[in-house]
Amino acid sequence: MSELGHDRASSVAQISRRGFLGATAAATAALALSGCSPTDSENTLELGETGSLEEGEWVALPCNCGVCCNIGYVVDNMVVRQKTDDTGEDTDENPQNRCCVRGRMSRQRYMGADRLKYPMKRKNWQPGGVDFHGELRGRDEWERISWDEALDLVAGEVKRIMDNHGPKSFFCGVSGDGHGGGAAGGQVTRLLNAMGGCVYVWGTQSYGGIPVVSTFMEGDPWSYGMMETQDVFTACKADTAIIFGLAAGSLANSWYRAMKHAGVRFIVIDPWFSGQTEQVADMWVPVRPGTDGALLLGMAYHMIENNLHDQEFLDAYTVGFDADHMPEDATTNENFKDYVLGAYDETPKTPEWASEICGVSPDKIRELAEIATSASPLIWRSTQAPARTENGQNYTQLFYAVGWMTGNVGFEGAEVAMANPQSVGMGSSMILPGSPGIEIVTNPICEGPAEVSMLDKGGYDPEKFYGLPYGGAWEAIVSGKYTDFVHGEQPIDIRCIWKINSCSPLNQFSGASKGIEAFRKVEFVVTSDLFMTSDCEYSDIVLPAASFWETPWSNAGQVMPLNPRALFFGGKQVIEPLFEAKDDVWMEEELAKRLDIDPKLIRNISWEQASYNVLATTQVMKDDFSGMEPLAAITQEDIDEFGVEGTPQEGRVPIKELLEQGYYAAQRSPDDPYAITPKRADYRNDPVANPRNTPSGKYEIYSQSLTNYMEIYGTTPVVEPLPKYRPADEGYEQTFANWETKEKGEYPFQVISTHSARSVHSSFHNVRQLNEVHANNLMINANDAAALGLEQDETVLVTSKHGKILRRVNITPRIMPGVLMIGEGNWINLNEEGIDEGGSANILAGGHVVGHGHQPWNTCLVKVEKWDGEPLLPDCQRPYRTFDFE
Ligand SMILES: Nc1nc2c(c(=O)[nH]1)N[C@H]1C(S)=C(S)[C@@H](COP(=O)(O)OP(=O)(O)OC[C@H]3O[C@@H](n4cnc5c(=O)[nH]c(N)nc54)[C@H](O)[C@@H]3O)O[C@H]1N2
Ligand SMILES: Nc1nc2c(c(=O)[nH]1)N[C@H]1C(S)=C(S)[C@@H](COP(=O)(O)OP(=O)(O)OC[C@H]3O[C@@H](n4cnc5c(=O)[nH]c(N)nc54)[C@H](O)[C@@H]3O)O[C@H]1N2
Ligand SMILES: [Mo]
Repeated sequence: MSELGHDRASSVAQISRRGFLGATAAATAALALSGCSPTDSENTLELGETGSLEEGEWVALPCNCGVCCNIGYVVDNMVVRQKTDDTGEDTDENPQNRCCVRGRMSRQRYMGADRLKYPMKRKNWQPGGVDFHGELRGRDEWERISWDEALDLVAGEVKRIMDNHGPKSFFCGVSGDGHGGGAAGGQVTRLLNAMGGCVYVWGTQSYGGIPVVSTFMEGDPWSYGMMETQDVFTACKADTAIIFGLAAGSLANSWYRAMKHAGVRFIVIDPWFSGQTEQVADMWVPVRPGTDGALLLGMAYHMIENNLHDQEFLDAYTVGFDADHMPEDATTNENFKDYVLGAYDETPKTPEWASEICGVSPDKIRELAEIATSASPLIWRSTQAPARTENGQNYTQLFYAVGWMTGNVGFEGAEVAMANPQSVGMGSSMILPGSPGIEIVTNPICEGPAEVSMLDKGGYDPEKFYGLPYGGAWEAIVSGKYTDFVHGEQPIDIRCIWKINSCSPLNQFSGASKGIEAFRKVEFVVTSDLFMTSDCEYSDIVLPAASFWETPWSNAGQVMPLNPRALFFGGKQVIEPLFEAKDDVWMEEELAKRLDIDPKLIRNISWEQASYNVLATTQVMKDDFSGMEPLAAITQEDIDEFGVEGTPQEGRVPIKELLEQGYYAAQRSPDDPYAITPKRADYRNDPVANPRNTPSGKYEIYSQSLTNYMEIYGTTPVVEPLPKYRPADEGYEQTFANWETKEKGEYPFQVISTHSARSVHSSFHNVRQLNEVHANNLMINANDAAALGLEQDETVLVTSKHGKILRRVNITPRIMPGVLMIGEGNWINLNEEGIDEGGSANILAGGHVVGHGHQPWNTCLVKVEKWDGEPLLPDCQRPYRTFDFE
């Protein structure tokens, strides 16, 4: 029997339906009796049956972010315990690849009693495009239907809508990341593509205003995550790291720990004092959201005034800093130095000027400027969050300009780089993951989906259709119009929203209030998911998806090179699908059969073959660091046993051992011959022989090509060639009715939404243990709370121009005055008054298209009021979304 496939070795326990269903019934009964206290027993199906460590076996669990090691003890088709990397010593050089709190809660998530169990249909929806009662989406009741009924209904609607309205009437708001994990893997609309295509989204979500600005100023769409910019051992050679926005990531932790032990000083510039900041920071500098640009200018002023900046570096490697170094293509004669000094607007960008905007004291701004220009090597880094603001492109311009003024480019321990060290670790060269060999069915009408920026330099083709921008998709669906770059306003007529894949666009795109209108407008919405998420609640047909523990796909689909020295691929299929859950590709195959589409177009090779291909083509660094070699050693007997096609090969580890282990880690030592040459060392060493990919071949502080290119997007205002501070439309300046007298306006608070330790976006939101430990309350500064007369845990109504939410408050000094923080990802839960009791940041955030299509989540203004209605339950006591017919 195949170890890779559904026919797993007999040592893996088979599902015990009876035991399983019994546990569910007990769990449901317990819920009904006790309300909902946050105990494991109510939501974890197998509780009480953890048993001894004799009846089952330890199996490597695929963990979808691919960064750490997750192992489960499987008994009778249940993961009853979890552990993580407990091998070797946990050192700075070779840290154990320990699982984060979310990974460790996977058992509670995947085996929760609130898993979707059966296909369901919304009661008042009827196929045919007439009696669909869209207004009841989010309010209707549900009925259980069979898989045959569900697939017939979906196939019928697809055929009807495709025949009558064509592929441009289907919208698939895939995020492109697939963070939820899952069988859908990289491509998610094979069926629609085989039938003529559908409408995708374009723009950036993770990277905010970074990619296009970076392309033109730096010569690369982004300057890479930390492990790509340099090696952990060279990062430890830095004197100081100045970090704008410190993420709650997990992988970065081991780097930060090594850097702390090496004595690197950390300065964190962030409105919020996060747990991560608490761990690493030597200095915390709170800054108002979206005003980092002003802070940067204040620093630049102090550098110029005191001649602290690296003029030699600027002269040799950049254009646009001063009048003597302007690029040839400049259409204005403005340069950065004179802008800072106030030559063009009679406003010298003094630390005092900056302080009024960004909230950092003038002395602190001067101190930062002095540290940035005296500490060497310096890590000058920003995560994406400060660029996920309305003026995120202006911020990106200023970040590079002032970073380059310090000259920290291209030598060990130095960097001027943007992006989250955790989330961007593109292709570490210790390990090169293999390819599953799955054929993609391209979308014949629409380019994308595009997470980064499909309009990479020169990539824009006016003849092509790119779909709807993330931030403007809902407005386009509601209004029937969208802006198509150089073509201007165009009609669009979406009839079906399609989500048979692992993302949550309604919950996760900005402007969710508009999103609900869009969902309620169309004729048909189909979603597949593991849980009754908000996207499901606003659908007509809901299909229960198998988690990636329940398919052998995990080997093939979840290999992500996010960890620079280890690779995690999961091993064997962990358990059989729970209840009636099916993987997304099976769903599309079954639909294809009903629609006379060749199922081979949906799945060109078996899961087993795809999984085998990944392992067979993965390359790893040789022991002596002299080059790469295949990871898996494969014999003809292995190939015969797995029933796949392949050729025997030599490799480092026998393939069966890899499957048992589920991961492979390379070992490092500070004196090994492998250290990534610092990024841009070639440019530093010989800028003539190794020019940057910009019109001048240098770093462009003044970038005419950036402005020219931005005009294509059709968004306003177009960024200027010179880095300048521009207040955001819903930024700090707009919290005032009168800036001069500092009289506050209707929406006096700024709110940011961060990626919290509690969840991966909306995933894990339903895990009570996580909600209990990291309650996603509204963080409010103690002074602000006192002014509003608020008590700890009190419920407040938060109102923006775009929507209203209820939240309990967490009164804390960890957020700066005037700023509120709420973790992103809460499941929307609108009540009858249209107020979101779920506390979604996207109900507050407006959906509008800015820059190159990024979503300005961290630019949002609100007011806060005491709530005199029913107080909110803590999130960990909220009822599970389960159904009577279960
Ligand atoms: N306010 C605000 N909003 C944000 C952000 C922010 O900073 N602030 N950040 C944004 C960013 S950077 C990103 S990348 C996006 C991410 O947003 P998404 O990529 O949409 O991620 P998730 O919300 O985790 O959605 C994943 C969904 O897939 C489901 N799932 C898991 N496995 C499977 C499977 O096998 N099959 C199926 N069918 N479903 C499965 C999960 O249960 C979950 O509902 O969010 C964005 N939204
Ligand atoms: N636990 C966990 N980790 C994740 C994710 C997750 O959902 N959960 N998502 C992953 C994904 S897809 C992505 S894109 C990345 C996102 O990673 P980041 O882009 O780093 O995003 P955040 O964690 O939202 O924000 C990082 C910090 O920036 C701060 N910040 C917000 N606005 C501003 C501002 O205007 N100026 C300054 N200086 N700071 C600001 C926040 O307070 C926060 O402390 O995280 C990845 N890692
Ligand atoms: Mo992201």
